[in-house]
Amino acid sequence: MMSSSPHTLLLAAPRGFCAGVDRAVLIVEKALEAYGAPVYVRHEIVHNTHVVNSLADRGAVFVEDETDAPEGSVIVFSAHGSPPEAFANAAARDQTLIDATCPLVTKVHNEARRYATAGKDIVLIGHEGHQEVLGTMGQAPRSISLVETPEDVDDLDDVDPEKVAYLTQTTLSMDDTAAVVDRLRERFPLLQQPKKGDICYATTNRQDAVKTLAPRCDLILVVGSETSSNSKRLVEVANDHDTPAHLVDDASHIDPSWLDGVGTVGLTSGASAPEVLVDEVIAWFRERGLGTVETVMVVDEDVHFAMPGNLARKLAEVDA
Ligand code: 0CJ
Ligand code: F3S
Repeated sequence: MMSSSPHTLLLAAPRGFCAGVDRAVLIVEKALEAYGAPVYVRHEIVHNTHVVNSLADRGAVFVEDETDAPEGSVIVFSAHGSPPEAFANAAARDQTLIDATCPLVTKVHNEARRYATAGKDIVLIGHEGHQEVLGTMGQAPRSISLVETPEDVDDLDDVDPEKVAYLTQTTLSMDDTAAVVDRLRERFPLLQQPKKGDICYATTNRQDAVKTLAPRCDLILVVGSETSSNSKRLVEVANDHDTPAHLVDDASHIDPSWLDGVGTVGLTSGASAPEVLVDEVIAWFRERGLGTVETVMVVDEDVHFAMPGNLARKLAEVDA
């Protein structure tokens, strides 16, 4: 039996590229322009298959470690942040390093070093093995313990209740993190926290938009890659609000059987997913007889980050 087509598509706003991703992708594009190919990139510049493939087609070479890139090469460090050893290795290898770490991740790195210098024991809330967590833990490895769940808090040892502070990954679920922080406070009433939380504005806004959309939708689709933490969190937020949801890399990943009995579909995208992929999903639905497309705007974003100084100077030189 043919699956039916939804009559309405609700587009979450904001969705897609955040300021840190916009900047990171532009950094690789501009580095290719200024230095020529190959430009090496430490780790996926952002966790999106389409972004990585399209930059690779233009001459970017992705490596997991700076030591996998030749001495003297040009290397961009990914948006997720890198540990200090990676910067030291790049310098020792005489590499031209362009740092695409999101400034909001750098802020967390600075907090980690400040707390460690002040003698605090730091609890980092984050996902084990995630690139951002590796970079943040690297700032103060002897002072940081990682937790993911409230249960992990119960297992913490080596933490002095008199001088404990917490930090988080920038792309976590706001609600799950609040539950971990509650448990931390129960166990450590003197817990110190960063003035503003570490979950970034883009993560917060994309999750809020899904929460607004969920009650109006029979199904939510999130455009993003499996490796993208913030994109996966959007699927979970929809599920937590009783709306089935799927992560799709692009329109070709939509399974028509998901649409059986679905009248209204919500559509959003992770912070690393290009808008062109969202456009393709909308076109996919239109080809199947979709009626209305409505944007549901929860907040207007106006955040921009400047290019790193060394790349800006190189671009000015090339233009002169
Ligand atoms: O870690 C970041 C600074 C976020 C970068 C943008 O998203 P993405 O998908 O590359 O990374 P996450 O896996 O952290 O969401
Ligand atoms: Fe930065 Fe948040 Fe994007 S930390 S890279 S603005 S998801």
